[in-house]
Parts: sequence; C-alpha cells; structure tokens
Amino acid sequence: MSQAEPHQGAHPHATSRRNACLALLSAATVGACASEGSHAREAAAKPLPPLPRAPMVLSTWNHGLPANLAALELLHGPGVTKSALDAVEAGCRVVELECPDMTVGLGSRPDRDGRVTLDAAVMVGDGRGGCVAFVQGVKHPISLARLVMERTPHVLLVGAGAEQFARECGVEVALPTLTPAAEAQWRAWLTEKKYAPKINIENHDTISMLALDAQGVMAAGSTTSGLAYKMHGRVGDSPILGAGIFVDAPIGGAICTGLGETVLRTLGAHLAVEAMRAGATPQEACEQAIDRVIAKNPHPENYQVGMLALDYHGLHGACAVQSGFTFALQTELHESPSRLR
Ligand code: SD4
Repeated sequence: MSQAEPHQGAHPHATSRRNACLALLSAATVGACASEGSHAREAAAKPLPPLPRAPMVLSTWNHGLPANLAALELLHGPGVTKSALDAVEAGCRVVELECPDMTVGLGSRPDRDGRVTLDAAVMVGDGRGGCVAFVQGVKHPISLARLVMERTPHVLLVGAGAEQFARECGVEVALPTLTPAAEAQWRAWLTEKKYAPKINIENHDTISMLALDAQGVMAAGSTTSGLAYKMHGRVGDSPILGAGIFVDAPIGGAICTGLGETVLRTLGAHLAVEAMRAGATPQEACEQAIDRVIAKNPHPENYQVGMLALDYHGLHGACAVQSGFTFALQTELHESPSRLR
C-alpha cells in the first residue's frame, strides 16, 4: 500500500510470527502506515522523520476504530488543550461503555464464579502510571486508573481497596450484576465448566491504546475484563506496567492484547520498548517481543498475543503470535459530505 493511498477495510500483512496481522484502517484513515515489516525496515534505514505535527492514535482490535475516533477528536483542531492522556482515557471509555465482544467494561463475561472483575492501566512517557485490578462495579476503570496516578502516591490499587478509593473520589461504584447476555453465556458455560483459558481470534477483547499528541507527548492505556471464566481473583497483564502497557520518553510505547499470563512471564511491552531503545524499529521491536513470548510459552498454537508499538517519530509496528490480530491506526479526522448546510 502506498503511503498516500487511502485504504478501507481489513488489510492482511505478514508481520506475525505464526501468520499475519490485520491492519484495520477506517475510511477516515489515510497514509502514514508503516504496518508492513518491510515498510518499517525501509523507514529505519532512512533518516527519521521529524516529530509528527499531527497527532495519532493506535489501538487493538476492531473496537479500536470508534475508540480512536473519540481519542483523536480531542487532539485535533486549533487551540486544542487536551493531552494524549485525555485522548487515551476518552477512547478507552468508549469501549468500556459499548463492547460487542463482551470483554471490556461492566457488560463483560464474568469469571467462573459469575462476577465481572475489571483491570485497567494508564501510563505516560515520564514514567508516571496508574493501575487498578480486580475491581467490580466500576463503569470506567480506565478513569479510576488515571485517578490512582494523579491522586495517590501509589501505582496499583486492587479489589475492595480500589473500589473504596473510587467512592472517595466520587466515582460511582454500582452493585455488581451481569447483563442478560453475559449471564446466559455464563450459565451455558457452567453446564460443562471447562476451564480452558485460551484467547484466540474468536475472543477479541482488551482495548489497549497508544496516543501521541501534537506536543509530542505519548500516553498508553488498557482496559479489560480479562479472560472469560477465569478464576476469581485472577489478574492479567493489562493493569501491570511493563507487561500490558509501557511508555518511556523519548523512546516510545508498546501495548499488548491476548493471553495475559504469557505476557506477564515476559513483560512484553517493556521488552518492545527496550528493543526500540537498542535501535529496533517499532516493527522489529514487536517481532522481537513476540518471538520472546513464543520462546517462553509453549504451544503457541493455543494462545494469541498481539503487540503494537509506536515511537516518538510516529512510526508504528505490529506483530502477533497468530493470524487474526487486527488493529486500528488513526492519523486524521475527516468530515463526511453533508446534504444540508
Ligand atoms: C488478560 N490481556 O487479562 C488480557 C486479555 C486480553 O486479548 O488482552 N485479551 O489476559
């Protein structure tokens, strides 16, 4: 795909270790796509482009499309006062409210005891981060994670303590319930109770997001219900800095999705950022990190991990263990033609 060419729909490319990732580029997304490994390597050989004047947002899975739009909206236009962190929070909140895959937010599938427990994290390039894990009844865990970063001396709050902090901040904590759809699926699962924690392409889940604003500030976020029917108390990679998300200025950021245990064992996002620090392009960094995940976790045919990386020049990379990993990149906002003025 030429860099100037608008591209619509799913775009297969060969960056995964086992197969291919899919780059999801919306009709509103044009240009600057270094998602193919060869593009990224060519770009690395050339002098690096100047710091981007236009902001960009990169997210996991199909739900990255609406999330990116909400995020980028905050970063565009004259007199913009919102930051990359505001954008990440706004984008993730979209999926927390509406997630057809039932894998983010209060409408998610529960753990094996029938309780929806949520994890989230935010991080910015100066090393600050906030995380919440194993929280129930919180509509927007991504915002609670940000509050942990901004209002406490801590990085990670979990469970009842995190919920208490939410109430203290005036964040509503609802009584935990299941949506009718989630309850029906859980009850069907209970008939067999097969505990097989595999995340594959049928289980599109976590939204993880990287945003780079026009001031060259980068932020990352992730929010998830984790594995469906997990053990009560299980926490994955998403709320752990260095595992599910990591950002370090002026190197770049990386985010993950997939089976969290495999990423926790390798600190995948940190690996990718350190690879970039050592000179890898974002694409090479994702490939190296995914190689490590596969090396340290047997039977890669049984799990999926997708990784995205972005550097401060606006180059991005993507790689996954298996085919079927989609991501969304948004660099521009477009207004649709209208019939009425
Ligand atoms: C977890 N990494 O809790 C999350 C889930 C996920 O794609 O990202 N799935 O393991």
